[in-house]
Amino acid sequence: MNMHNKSRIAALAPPGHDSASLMRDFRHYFNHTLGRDHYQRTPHYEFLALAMTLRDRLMEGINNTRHSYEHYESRRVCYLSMEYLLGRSLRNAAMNLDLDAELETALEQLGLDEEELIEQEHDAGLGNGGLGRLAACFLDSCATLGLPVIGYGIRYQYGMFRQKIVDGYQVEEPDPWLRGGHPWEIERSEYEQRIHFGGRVERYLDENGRSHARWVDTHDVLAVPFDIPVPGYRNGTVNTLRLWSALATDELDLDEFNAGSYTEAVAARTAAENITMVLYPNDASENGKELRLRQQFFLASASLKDVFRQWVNRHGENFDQFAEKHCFQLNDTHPSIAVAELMRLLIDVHGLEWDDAWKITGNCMAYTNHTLLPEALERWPVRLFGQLLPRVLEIIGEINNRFVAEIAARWPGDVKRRERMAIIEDGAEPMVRMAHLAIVGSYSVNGVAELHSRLLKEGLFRDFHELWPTRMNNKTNGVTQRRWLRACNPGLSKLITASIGDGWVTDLDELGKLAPLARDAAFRESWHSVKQANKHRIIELVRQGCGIELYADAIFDVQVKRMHEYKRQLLNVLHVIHLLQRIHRGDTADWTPRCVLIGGKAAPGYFMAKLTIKLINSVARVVDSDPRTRGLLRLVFLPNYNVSTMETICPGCDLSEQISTAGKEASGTGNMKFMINGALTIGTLDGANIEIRDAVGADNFFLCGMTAEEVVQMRRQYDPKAIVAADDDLREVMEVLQSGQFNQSEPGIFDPIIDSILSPHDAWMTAADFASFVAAQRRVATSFRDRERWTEMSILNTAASGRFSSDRTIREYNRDIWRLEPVTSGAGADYQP
Ligand code: 26W
Repeated sequence: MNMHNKSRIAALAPPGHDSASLMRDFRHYFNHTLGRDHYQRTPHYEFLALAMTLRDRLMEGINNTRHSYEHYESRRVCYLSMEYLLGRSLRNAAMNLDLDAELETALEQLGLDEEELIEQEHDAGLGNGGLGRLAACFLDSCATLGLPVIGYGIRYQYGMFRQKIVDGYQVEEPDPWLRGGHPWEIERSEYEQRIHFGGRVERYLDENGRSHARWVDTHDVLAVPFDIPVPGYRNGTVNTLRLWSALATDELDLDEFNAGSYTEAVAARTAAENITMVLYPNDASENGKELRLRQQFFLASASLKDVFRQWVNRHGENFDQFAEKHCFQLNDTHPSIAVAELMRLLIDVHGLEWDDAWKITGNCMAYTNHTLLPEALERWPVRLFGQLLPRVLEIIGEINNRFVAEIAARWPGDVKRRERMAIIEDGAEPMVRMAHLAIVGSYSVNGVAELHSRLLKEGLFRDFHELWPTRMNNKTNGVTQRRWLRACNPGLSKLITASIGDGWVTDLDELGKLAPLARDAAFRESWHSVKQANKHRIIELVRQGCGIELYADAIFDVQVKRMHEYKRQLLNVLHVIHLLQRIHRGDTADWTPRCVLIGGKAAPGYFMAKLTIKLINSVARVVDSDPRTRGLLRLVFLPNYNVSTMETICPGCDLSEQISTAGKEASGTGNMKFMINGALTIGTLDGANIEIRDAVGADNFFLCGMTAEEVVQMRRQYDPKAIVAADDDLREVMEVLQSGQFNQSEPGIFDPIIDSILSPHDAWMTAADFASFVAAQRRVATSFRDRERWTEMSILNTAASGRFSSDRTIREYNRDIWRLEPVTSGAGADYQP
């Protein structure tokens, strides 16, 4: 390290953690930095001043933590992800810094309402759904475990779109989340990197006569990092999330389109800066846009160059220890171009031989797969790749040649296998298969739930599993209980802590101690009243968001997640229509009042998902305007479902809907958030549902639907029309749908949905699971009427949820893949700067 130029700027005393210091800093930021005065109430600026006050405390930690990692020369993990769904940070920062009590005092004395300020913060929605939120939970767990993990991502100017509902249809609006200022980030221009695109490859001989490649005539874009602090829970560690923003270089392209035109050349800078303009709102279906490939390379190249900058600073051009000191965890294939870019940097820029570079690459890349859906597997046209990244494509070509030769040697004459496994898929339009690149270039490949990992080994990645039987492994997902219980459900947190202590906050298995209390009537009563209070928060949310009145005594039956056919929101609506039928025919003896809440965003180009939103809204309107349903049934579509709404929804949920077609949902993580908060699950044997059911016991879980094996079996001769004909309930439901009762002013709009249910090619097999789902819902309704038994089951669910902490998941990643030493930072650390 460059220590000789020690700056003469003295270190300040660390900022105080008492309420007086907090108040002083708050006033300073509000009045001096932000220039606001106390004559007008400006909650937005009050929020900013508070965030800046906390940021100072985070900066202290981020620097201490970085110094500790450098001092110990720690091995470290770079988590590469195109998505981080962080949500809000204020409450989390205050909690993890152990400032919540002092802050409460300070805000009270300042006459400020904490909840109101918290509401001012815009969600950081830099992700689509499960994969992005998982990345955010992982960062929290890594910091809490003191692991040297840095997150790398993209600083999109526009995050996930805002969803409006107009006439029952989804309408997308941009999400300019940075407007009004983003107080948690620090720009670090000193670490900017140059990223190459386009150009061509040139060969040259060095002084020893060795041939090398040079990528020339490139169009460069600058990558500027912005650091977001990631505090661990009260342990002094503050890790870094480094997000890259695109910036045009100062060289103007005067020769090409803009010859002689200075102003147009300046205006053309926007093309470069567009790279990080917007998050692609697709989950689960790749649309092959060039800009997306640019984003992926931009992330991979900038992050690797950032790592090389630090490495060369310390070790010069010696890469012997590089793989020992680094692991790059690829969050799905989106950043997997890093495999080829790492090779390029080692060979072209740092002069290593192919074999040495390949050994390093294969020893530091690790890949996580998040989906089995074939339409979500990324493939890029070789042609596009060649235009955009000619040198990177050459390297992929060489990796492919060597890999195919290895297959040919191992299975001589097995041409089919060679074709199946190749990284470059032949055909009229040859394609780069990113998953194959990721597998071939990594020492670990993992799925995200036991079933999912097994299906990967037996199906999608079977050939690779045969070739490298130890490479594939499972890491069942988890969620952070700090955000998903402690912060979002203060009522339940207090009750739990009062009963078993607060060890669960960093060791979720401690919740097991609640199990005996499930038999304690007084405890059940307290548990029930917390749930009721949380349901009132949902009632308020729904009142404000959709103007519908829910019933606190009804069962809150919730399905919130991305809109997708495989997740089968449709099956849920069919059940609601069935309940409506029962009400109409007077079949309401022993009725359990039910409020069904559905929320989620559809990819803007996903017709069926958007039509399902329309159907939910149409059925909701019919239910709401029918006086016979009063007090018995409500259906609402919650607009703009995001991290912050989940923080209000999961504490008040009674029944968690996890009803994907078996074999399709890799894991699910919403299922875990609901379980931790004491909801019961109605679900298929899919993803992590299986492990949830194993943990809580079959008696405390409502199982429905076919198994993954049965789905495969039935697909061979699937006959939904016969199923409908044989099932009175389903037939009636289909008849009302066909009657146009829900779309009287828009005849025929739901025909595509009706057709899909009745099609023998319906991949999601909604009709096949209808009867089983309705039967399971009957058992739910009956159980809910026995309040004591239901509450007992609710407690047992929370008690059994310990395994679904992302702390457990990260410990497993660390044990099997990362092998990092935890580092203590800040107060109590051995090392003091
Ligand atoms: C290329 C377009 C695209 C974008 C995102 C394809 C696929 C994705 C993600 C893989 C979708 C996703 O979020 N998958 C979810 O990952 C969660 C975390 O592992 C799992 O819990 C969910 O089951 C899985 O659907």
